[in-house]
Amino acid sequence: KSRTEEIKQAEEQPTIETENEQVDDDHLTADNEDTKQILFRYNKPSEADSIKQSEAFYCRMNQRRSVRSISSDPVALEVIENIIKTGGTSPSGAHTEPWTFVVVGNPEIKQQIRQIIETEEEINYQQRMGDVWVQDLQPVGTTWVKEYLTEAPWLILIFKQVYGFKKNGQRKIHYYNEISVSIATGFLLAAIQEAGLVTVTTTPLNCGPSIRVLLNRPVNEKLLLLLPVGYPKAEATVPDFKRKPLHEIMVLCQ
Ligand code: IYR
Repeated sequence: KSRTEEIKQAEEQPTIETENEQVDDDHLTADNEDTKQILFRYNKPSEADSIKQSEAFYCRMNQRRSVRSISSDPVALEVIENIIKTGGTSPSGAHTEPWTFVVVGNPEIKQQIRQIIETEEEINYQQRMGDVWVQDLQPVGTTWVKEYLTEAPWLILIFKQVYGFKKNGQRKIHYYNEISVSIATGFLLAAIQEAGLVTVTTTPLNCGPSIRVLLNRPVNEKLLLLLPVGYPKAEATVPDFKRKPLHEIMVLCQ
Protein backbone atom coordinates (compact mmCIF):
# COMPACT_ATOMS: atom_id res chain seq x y z
CA LYS A 1 0.00 0.00 0.00
CA SER A 2 1.31 3.47 -0.86
CA ARG A 3 1.69 6.14 1.81
CA THR A 4 -1.05 8.28 0.24
CA GLU A 5 -3.43 5.32 0.31
CA GLU A 6 -2.59 4.69 3.94
CA ILE A 7 -3.21 8.31 4.90
CA LYS A 8 -6.47 8.35 2.95
CA GLN A 9 -7.55 5.18 4.73
CA ALA A 10 -6.55 6.63 8.09
CA GLU A 11 -8.62 9.74 7.44
CA GLU A 12 -11.71 7.94 6.22
CA GLN A 13 -11.59 5.10 8.66
CA PRO A 14 -10.88 6.13 12.24
CA THR A 15 -10.96 2.48 13.33
CA ILE A 16 -7.61 1.29 14.62
CA GLU A 17 -8.06 -2.26 13.41
CA THR A 18 -7.01 -2.91 9.80
CA GLU A 19 -8.32 -6.40 9.08
CA ASN A 20 -11.85 -6.18 7.68
CA GLU A 21 -14.44 -8.87 7.50
CA GLN A 22 -17.47 -8.85 5.25
CA VAL A 23 -20.62 -10.14 6.93
CA ASP A 24 -22.93 -12.04 4.60
CA ASP A 25 -26.33 -11.63 6.24
CA ASP A 26 -28.50 -13.33 3.59
CA HIS A 27 -28.93 -16.57 5.47
CA LEU A 28 -29.29 -14.97 8.90
CA THR A 29 -32.53 -14.98 10.86
CA ALA A 30 -33.63 -12.54 13.54
CA ASP A 31 -33.01 -13.39 17.18
CA ASN A 32 -35.71 -11.56 19.08
CA GLU A 33 -36.65 -12.74 22.50
CA ASP A 34 -40.26 -11.96 23.34
CA THR A 35 -39.58 -8.49 24.71
CA LYS A 36 -42.69 -6.81 26.03
CA GLN A 37 -43.23 -3.09 26.49
CA ILE A 38 -43.17 -1.81 30.08
CA LEU A 39 -44.15 1.52 31.51
CA PHE A 40 -41.32 4.10 31.42
CA ARG A 41 -40.62 5.20 34.99
CA TYR A 42 -39.99 8.92 35.00
CA ASN A 43 -40.07 11.93 37.32
CA LYS A 44 -40.43 15.26 35.55
CA PRO A 45 -38.17 17.98 37.01
CA SER A 46 -39.34 21.56 37.30
CA GLU A 47 -38.05 23.87 34.58
CA ALA A 48 -35.93 25.66 37.20
CA ASP A 49 -34.30 22.38 38.28
CA SER A 50 -33.75 21.41 34.67
CA ILE A 51 -31.93 24.68 34.01
CA LYS A 52 -29.89 24.42 37.22
CA GLN A 53 -28.87 20.80 36.69
CA SER A 54 -28.03 21.18 33.01
CA GLU A 55 -25.89 24.19 33.80
CA ALA A 56 -24.12 22.47 36.68
CA PHE A 57 -23.37 19.44 34.48
CA TYR A 58 -22.08 21.67 31.69
CA CYS A 59 -19.78 23.46 34.17
CA ARG A 60 -18.30 20.17 35.36
CA MET A 61 -17.88 18.87 31.80
CA ASN A 62 -16.30 22.14 30.75
CA GLN A 63 -13.50 21.45 33.23
CA ARG A 64 -12.61 18.29 31.29
CA ARG A 65 -9.31 18.38 29.46
CA SER A 66 -7.34 15.69 27.68
CA VAL A 67 -4.46 15.07 30.07
CA ARG A 68 -1.40 13.11 28.99
CA SER A 69 0.52 13.46 32.24
CA ILE A 70 -1.13 10.88 34.49
CA SER A 71 0.22 9.98 37.94
CA SER A 72 0.63 6.40 39.08
CA ASP A 73 -1.50 7.05 42.19
CA PRO A 74 -3.88 4.13 42.57
CA VAL A 75 -7.55 4.38 41.66
CA ALA A 76 -10.04 1.99 43.27
CA LEU A 77 -11.28 -0.71 40.90
CA GLU A 78 -14.81 0.05 42.11
CA VAL A 79 -14.59 3.52 40.53
CA ILE A 80 -13.51 1.98 37.22
CA GLU A 81 -16.35 -0.55 37.44
CA ASN A 82 -18.87 2.28 37.92
CA ILE A 83 -17.39 4.08 34.91
CA ILE A 84 -17.70 0.96 32.76
CA LYS A 85 -21.25 0.38 34.00
CA THR A 86 -22.03 3.95 32.88
CA GLY A 87 -20.55 3.19 29.45
CA GLY A 88 -22.87 0.18 29.33
CA THR A 89 -25.93 2.45 29.70
CA SER A 90 -25.29 3.87 26.24
CA PRO A 91 -27.86 3.40 23.50
CA SER A 92 -26.86 0.96 20.76
CA GLY A 93 -28.16 -0.20 17.38
CA ALA A 94 -31.09 -2.61 17.97
CA HIS A 95 -29.92 -2.84 21.62
CA THR A 96 -27.01 -5.07 20.60
CA GLU A 97 -24.61 -3.47 23.13
CA PRO A 98 -21.67 -4.11 20.78
CA TRP A 99 -18.89 -3.16 23.20
CA THR A 100 -16.19 -4.84 25.24
CA PHE A 101 -14.19 -2.75 27.69
CA VAL A 102 -10.89 -4.40 28.61
CA VAL A 103 -9.53 -2.90 31.83
CA VAL A 104 -5.78 -3.38 32.27
CA GLY A 105 -4.04 -2.75 35.59
CA ASN A 106 -1.30 -5.36 35.25
CA PRO A 107 2.08 -3.57 34.86
CA GLU A 108 3.57 -6.20 32.51
CA ILE A 109 0.57 -6.04 30.16
CA LYS A 110 0.63 -2.23 30.25
CA GLN A 111 4.32 -2.40 29.31
CA GLN A 112 3.58 -4.75 26.39
CA ILE A 113 0.79 -2.45 25.17
CA ARG A 114 3.14 0.53 25.41
CA GLN A 115 5.79 -1.36 23.42
CA ILE A 116 3.33 -2.22 20.62
CA ILE A 117 1.95 1.32 20.47
CA GLU A 118 5.25 3.19 20.60
CA THR A 119 6.75 0.99 17.88
CA GLU A 120 3.79 1.69 15.55
CA GLU A 121 3.41 5.34 16.55
CA GLU A 122 7.03 6.04 15.68
CA ILE A 123 6.27 4.85 12.14
CA ASN A 124 2.95 6.76 12.18
CA TYR A 125 4.60 10.03 13.16
CA GLN A 126 7.63 9.60 10.89
CA GLN A 127 5.93 8.14 7.82
CA ARG A 128 2.21 7.36 7.79
CA MET A 129 0.75 10.60 9.14
CA GLY A 130 2.66 12.97 6.89
CA ASP A 131 4.09 16.43 7.58
CA VAL A 132 0.84 18.40 7.67
CA TRP A 133 -0.77 16.07 10.21
CA VAL A 134 2.31 16.14 12.44
CA GLN A 135 2.42 19.97 12.20
CA ASP A 136 -1.31 20.19 12.99
CA LEU A 137 -0.63 18.20 16.16
CA GLN A 138 2.15 20.49 17.35
CA PRO A 139 -0.09 22.56 19.71
CA VAL A 140 -1.36 19.33 21.28
CA GLY A 141 2.21 18.41 22.13
CA THR A 142 2.09 14.69 21.35
CA THR A 143 4.89 12.40 20.22
CA TRP A 144 5.16 8.65 19.80
CA VAL A 145 6.49 8.35 23.36
CA LYS A 146 3.53 7.63 25.64
CA GLU A 147 4.46 7.42 29.32
CA TYR A 148 0.82 7.40 30.33
CA LEU A 149 0.49 3.88 28.96
CA THR A 150 2.63 2.50 31.80
CA GLU A 151 2.16 5.24 34.41
CA ALA A 152 -1.65 5.43 34.55
CA PRO A 153 -3.07 2.93 37.05
CA TRP A 154 -5.65 1.72 34.53
CA LEU A 155 -5.98 1.43 30.76
CA ILE A 156 -9.44 0.98 29.30
CA LEU A 157 -9.29 -0.60 25.84
CA ILE A 158 -12.56 -0.11 24.01
CA PHE A 159 -13.43 -2.79 21.49
CA LYS A 160 -16.33 -2.67 19.04
CA GLN A 161 -17.89 -6.05 18.33
CA VAL A 162 -18.42 -5.91 14.57
CA TYR A 163 -20.85 -8.80 14.94
CA GLY A 164 -22.10 -10.94 17.81
CA PHE A 165 -23.51 -14.42 18.26
CA LYS A 166 -27.01 -15.66 18.83
CA LYS A 167 -27.80 -18.48 21.25
CA ASN A 168 -27.78 -20.96 18.33
CA GLY A 169 -24.25 -19.86 17.42
CA GLN A 170 -25.27 -17.94 14.28
CA ARG A 171 -23.77 -14.54 13.72
CA LYS A 172 -25.84 -11.64 14.98
CA ILE A 173 -25.65 -8.35 13.08
CA HIS A 174 -24.41 -5.45 15.16
CA TYR A 175 -25.97 -2.46 13.43
CA TYR A 176 -24.09 0.82 13.74
CA ASN A 177 -21.54 -0.87 15.97
CA GLU A 178 -18.89 1.82 15.56
CA ILE A 179 -21.23 4.72 16.26
CA SER A 180 -22.76 2.82 19.22
CA VAL A 181 -19.35 2.24 20.77
CA SER A 182 -18.33 5.84 20.07
CA ILE A 183 -21.43 7.06 21.93
CA ALA A 184 -20.59 4.69 24.81
CA THR A 185 -17.11 6.22 24.85
CA GLY A 186 -18.70 9.64 25.33
CA PHE A 187 -20.53 8.24 28.35
CA LEU A 188 -17.21 6.86 29.67
CA LEU A 189 -15.50 10.23 29.23
CA ALA A 190 -18.30 11.94 31.17
CA ALA A 191 -18.15 9.28 33.90
CA ILE A 192 -14.37 9.63 34.18
CA GLN A 193 -14.82 13.38 34.57
CA GLU A 194 -17.55 12.94 37.19
CA ALA A 195 -15.24 10.60 39.15
CA GLY A 196 -12.58 13.34 39.35
CA LEU A 197 -10.19 11.42 37.12
CA VAL A 198 -8.49 12.34 33.85
CA THR A 199 -7.88 10.59 30.56
CA VAL A 200 -6.94 11.21 26.95
CA THR A 201 -8.82 9.72 24.02
CA THR A 202 -6.20 7.84 22.06
CA THR A 203 -6.45 6.10 18.70
CA PRO A 204 -3.21 4.21 18.18
CA LEU A 205 -3.27 3.58 14.43
CA ASN A 206 -2.30 0.10 13.20
CA CYS A 207 -2.00 -1.39 16.70
CA GLY A 208 -5.44 -3.00 16.86
CA PRO A 209 -4.67 -6.55 15.71
CA SER A 210 -1.56 -7.02 17.92
CA ILE A 211 -3.29 -5.59 20.99
CA ARG A 212 -6.35 -7.75 20.35
CA VAL A 213 -4.14 -10.85 20.22
CA LEU A 214 -2.18 -9.75 23.32
CA LEU A 215 -5.44 -9.39 25.25
CA ASN A 216 -6.87 -12.69 23.94
CA ARG A 217 -9.88 -11.04 22.38
CA PRO A 218 -11.81 -12.81 19.58
CA VAL A 219 -11.70 -11.72 15.92
CA ASN A 220 -15.19 -10.14 15.99
CA GLU A 221 -13.78 -7.49 18.34
CA LYS A 222 -11.80 -4.57 16.89
CA LEU A 223 -9.96 -2.07 19.03
CA LEU A 224 -11.59 1.35 18.60
CA LEU A 225 -10.03 3.52 21.31
CA LEU A 226 -7.78 3.39 24.33
CA LEU A 227 -8.25 5.50 27.47
CA PRO A 228 -5.52 5.69 30.14
CA VAL A 229 -7.26 6.62 33.40
CA GLY A 230 -5.92 8.09 36.62
CA TYR A 231 -5.26 11.30 38.52
CA PRO A 232 -3.28 14.07 36.83
CA LYS A 233 0.34 14.56 37.86
CA ALA A 234 0.79 17.74 39.95
CA GLU A 235 2.93 19.23 37.17
CA ALA A 236 0.54 18.26 34.34
CA THR A 237 0.06 20.93 31.67
CA VAL A 238 -2.53 21.23 28.91
CA PRO A 239 -2.58 23.40 25.79
CA ASP A 240 -4.32 26.74 26.26
CA PHE A 241 -7.19 25.84 23.93
CA LYS A 242 -10.45 27.79 23.89
CA ARG A 243 -13.78 26.22 23.08
CA LYS A 244 -16.05 27.55 20.36
CA PRO A 245 -18.84 29.71 21.84
CA LEU A 246 -22.48 28.60 21.64
CA HIS A 247 -23.32 30.80 18.66
CA GLU A 248 -20.64 29.05 16.60
CA ILE A 249 -21.80 25.54 17.35
CA MET A 250 -25.57 25.99 17.60
CA VAL A 251 -27.97 26.94 14.84
CA LEU A 252 -31.46 27.68 16.12
CA CYS A 253 -34.46 27.16 13.86
CA GLN A 254 -37.65 28.15 15.66
N1 IYR B 1 -2.80 8.84 17.65
C1 IYR B 1 -1.58 9.64 17.80
C2 IYR B 1 -1.65 10.93 17.05
C3 IYR B 1 -2.71 11.89 17.42
C4 IYR B 1 -3.63 12.28 16.46
C5 IYR B 1 -4.57 13.23 16.73
I1 IYR B 1 -5.82 13.85 15.26
C6 IYR B 1 -4.62 13.82 18.02
O1 IYR B 1 -5.59 14.80 18.30
C7 IYR B 1 -3.70 13.46 18.98
C8 IYR B 1 -2.76 12.47 18.66
C9 IYR B 1 -1.20 9.85 19.25
O2 IYR B 1 -1.93 9.38 20.16
O3 IYR B 1 -0.17 10.44 19.52
